[in-house]
Amino acid sequence: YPPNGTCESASHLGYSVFWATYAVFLLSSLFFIFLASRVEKSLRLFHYITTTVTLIAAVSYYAMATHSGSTCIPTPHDSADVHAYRQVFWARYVDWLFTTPLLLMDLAFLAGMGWVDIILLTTADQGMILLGLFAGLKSRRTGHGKARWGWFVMSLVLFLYVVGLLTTTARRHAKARGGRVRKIYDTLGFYAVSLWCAYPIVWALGEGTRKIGVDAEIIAYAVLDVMSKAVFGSILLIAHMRNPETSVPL
Ligand code: RET
Repeated sequence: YPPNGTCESASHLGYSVFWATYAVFLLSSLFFIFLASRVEKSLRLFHYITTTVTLIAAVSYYAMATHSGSTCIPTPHDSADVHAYRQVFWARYVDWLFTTPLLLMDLAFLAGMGWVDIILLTTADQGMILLGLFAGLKSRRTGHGKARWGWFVMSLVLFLYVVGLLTTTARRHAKARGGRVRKIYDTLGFYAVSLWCAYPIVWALGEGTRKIGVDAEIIAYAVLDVMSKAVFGSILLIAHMRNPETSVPL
């Protein structure tokens, strides 16, 4: 492990944000379980998916709050920069590896997409996250330091493919389901895609170029994670409760 003080790490503020976000995900999971208890079992597909997402996020934030799930990666520092390493929270990528396909399944089932397209969508998405993890873990010193941008670009290509499927194929299916489904899909899809676009930007500013500090990165991801999991899930489940025609036969 790097010598004391040489790894640019989260401060007390960052760890408090982890705890607060952990609490938000626990409470939103309880809220979703409550919503599930009010409908019959055959109508709970979106509740199951969405509650799993917030529970996984709670576990990931618990890990990060208790100083697990991170490692220090060498940086290209100079004499003016005491930080020869930067803390990278790989626990996020484990969370995203499981939760982003589930969030996409929420949208795909809502739209009524076919299973082949759903497999393409979720597999491309998991590839995107895995390549992002490789980018984050790549040492920035000694040879091939720039290789992490190769991983970043490959991840970005898969991200564009995912966005492409959501805005063309999935949208066409949602339109075919008609009425309220089309409207709810357009609202939720636009909301999700806008938030997802911010992740590679935060990555580039944080782990990518170190323009923002570790605490700022923690706060940015916490806001994005709450918006794209807890708030997204609440909008979906409440819309679903009010519009029975959005349900999917199990
Ligand atoms: C990375 C870095 C490499 C390039 C790209 C990325 C995209 C990440 C995304 C994450 C979405 C996360 C969500 C979490 C749930 O709350 C891996 C940051 C393209 C889109 C929605």
